[in-house]
Amino acid sequence: MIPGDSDATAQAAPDVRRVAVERRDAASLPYPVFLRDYVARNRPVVVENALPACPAQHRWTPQYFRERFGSRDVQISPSRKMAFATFVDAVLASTEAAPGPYMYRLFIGPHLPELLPDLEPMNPYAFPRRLASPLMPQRWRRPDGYLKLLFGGVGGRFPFLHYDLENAHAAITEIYGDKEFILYPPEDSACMYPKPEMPNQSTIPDVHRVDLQRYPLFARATQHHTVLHPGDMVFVPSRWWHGARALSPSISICQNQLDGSNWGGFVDEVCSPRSELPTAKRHAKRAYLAALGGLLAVLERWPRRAAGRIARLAPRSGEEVGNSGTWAVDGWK
Ligand SMILES: O=C(O)CCC(=O)C(=O)O
Repeated sequence: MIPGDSDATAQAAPDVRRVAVERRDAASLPYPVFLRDYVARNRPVVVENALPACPAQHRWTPQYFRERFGSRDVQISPSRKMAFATFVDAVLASTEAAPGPYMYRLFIGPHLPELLPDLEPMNPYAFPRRLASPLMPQRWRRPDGYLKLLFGGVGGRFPFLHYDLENAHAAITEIYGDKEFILYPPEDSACMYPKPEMPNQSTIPDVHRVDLQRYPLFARATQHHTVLHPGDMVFVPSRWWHGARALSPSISICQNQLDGSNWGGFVDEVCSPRSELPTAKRHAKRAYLAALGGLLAVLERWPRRAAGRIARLAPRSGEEVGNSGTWAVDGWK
């Protein structure tokens, strides 16, 4: 058993190098300290009791989704849609031996906006920061942080080990049930056998049963492990590989975050030669985003007294802008 990780499911296979993700209680983790000790240092953490009292805590069960949205066709994965009732039945029938589907592609703002009031007030640690700035170009302006629903039954799992695109941080907040969550640090990237065409995705088919003959470097990686319970949020820093597996019917939400800590990597990625833009346009875009990053950094440090408008241009916390989860999200799917 790992120190600090009390779940029976935390037994690692003998050949897995494993450490427990640090846990902090929201009551003793002020938001500025979270930003300083974890976000700025690109270190994962589980914040316990991160979710403030909101209707989702009491309402969100598999039955709630079945009754409220049963006949609605919903996106489960990029290539798979089904009626919500059929999906919920498959989640409830899911077992370790025969895992059911795992929903990881349903963006709440554009597709199930009726759910947004259930999430108010939002988890303050998941605030998307620069993604909520009105100065962000339209393409990346996501005041809700690409708020997404994650839903699966026993044994259901996110289908591949990956890190998030555009150098984003992520915050995954468990609302119902329990889920095992694993991370690997960026320095273990070679041990993840990235896909050549999609270097943020691992080619390892099942990270819970790795064939070490075929993927020998994987044995050198250090797994950071935790089990999420209702109210827990795991902060996944940029470029950290991660995956999840439901231990019971599990419902959570995911949001991305961008700020000064991961801006440089964001600019590098969206302006990389892989982006297919002509060279001159790529350089112009890089210069624009670098200047925007500098401007946002100044505005974020601006004294907050009597600076309501400036605070909204470069919001540092949800308090400065209201509930970002309920803001309109135009023109994206
Ligand atoms: O299922 C999970 O909790 C992982 C979600 C995730 O990593 C993602 O949506 O990018």
